[in-house]
Amino acid sequence: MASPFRAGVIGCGFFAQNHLAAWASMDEVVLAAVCDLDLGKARAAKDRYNAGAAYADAAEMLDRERLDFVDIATTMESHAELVGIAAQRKIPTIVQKPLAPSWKDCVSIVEACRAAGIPFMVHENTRFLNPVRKARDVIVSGAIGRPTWARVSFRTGHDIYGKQPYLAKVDKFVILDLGVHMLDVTRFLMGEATRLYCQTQSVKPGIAGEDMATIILQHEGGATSVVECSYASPIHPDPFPQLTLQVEGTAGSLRLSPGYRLSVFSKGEASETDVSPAMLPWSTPPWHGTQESVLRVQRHWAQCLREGREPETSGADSLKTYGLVFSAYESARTGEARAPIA
Ligand code: NAD
Ligand code: 89Y
Repeated sequence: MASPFRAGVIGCGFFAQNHLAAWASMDEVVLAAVCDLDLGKARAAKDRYNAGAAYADAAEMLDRERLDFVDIATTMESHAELVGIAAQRKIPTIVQKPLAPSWKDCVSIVEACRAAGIPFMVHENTRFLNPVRKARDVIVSGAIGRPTWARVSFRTGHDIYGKQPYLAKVDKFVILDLGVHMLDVTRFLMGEATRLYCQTQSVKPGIAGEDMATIILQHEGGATSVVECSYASPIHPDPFPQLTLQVEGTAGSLRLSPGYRLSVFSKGEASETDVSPAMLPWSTPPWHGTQESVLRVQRHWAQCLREGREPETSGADSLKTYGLVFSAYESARTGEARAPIA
């Protein structure tokens, strides 16, 4: 077996625990070092995941450690600076979503990595969810014919602000935080979009940004998708954190329902499969689906790095998703349909 990659993780907060647990479980990766501005969090992560060293300064970690890649698991405001520090040192980089708070920053991050010639990927885990992969397999198999219409939906009243208090304070919230996953999944299942229209709503009191968004997309080839994101939906039973899907095609349809049931109607026959995510040793329901997808996206990154392949959500690919994100905000602001920013 080839020697394992030496990884450094920047950011040891709430969600990084899933990255760290997944890296620590992988034979092909060694957690060489971890870093957080809060050295207490970095030290706790070092001890918990058996990492080699703990730092409070990212540049110092990258200068002192011999790393094969760095994983940036901080919130988006720090990404441009941290990716810049890695790119200057030509260290391959995977960075958590959302990539950056503006289109300009997204482009400059991707450009910095391209100019440095380093492999780069956005940690966009939702397309790696077991049910999403299974839905895509059905589409690719041709079982439902040519896709003509889709609904990609994530609606919940779950108190997301308890674990992620920063989400209540950002002026662009649900499209950039959750819509980014939904729009990426929509591209993954339905192909590229040529036009969109978006309406946002701010429903829950005390939340700075929009907490509901409804986006209609027109795709190359004429299909239509409806993307729905909401953290202000008091529904029962609440399937958080599960997305639901409906895709119709010229020869059938599929539906992913709460409870991880994937039903397929094809050539006059109906079938239903359980596409539940696996429970991992570190799974903490209701996050287990997300946690499994984190392991899958990290395996994908390591495999692409090993094989010198472009990852699915490379910089160039991710700009297509973020082009939709920022044009959705423009559409909501102006009340007009928009082409994706490119
Ligand atoms: P958090 O606030 O709990 O943790 C962020 C950590 O980064 C903090 O400990 C902070 O000290 C550290 N940090 C910030 N700047 C730094 C720097 N320059 N150098 C070193 N450390 C630095 O945030 P979180 O809840 O873990 O969220 C992180 C990201 O994960 C968010 O952008 C969020 O959108 C994303 N997230 C993704 C998913 C998913 O399914 N993909 C789910 C939840 C959260
Ligand atoms: O940050 C978000 C994500 O990526 O998945 C769900 C979430 O935690 C809140 O929208």
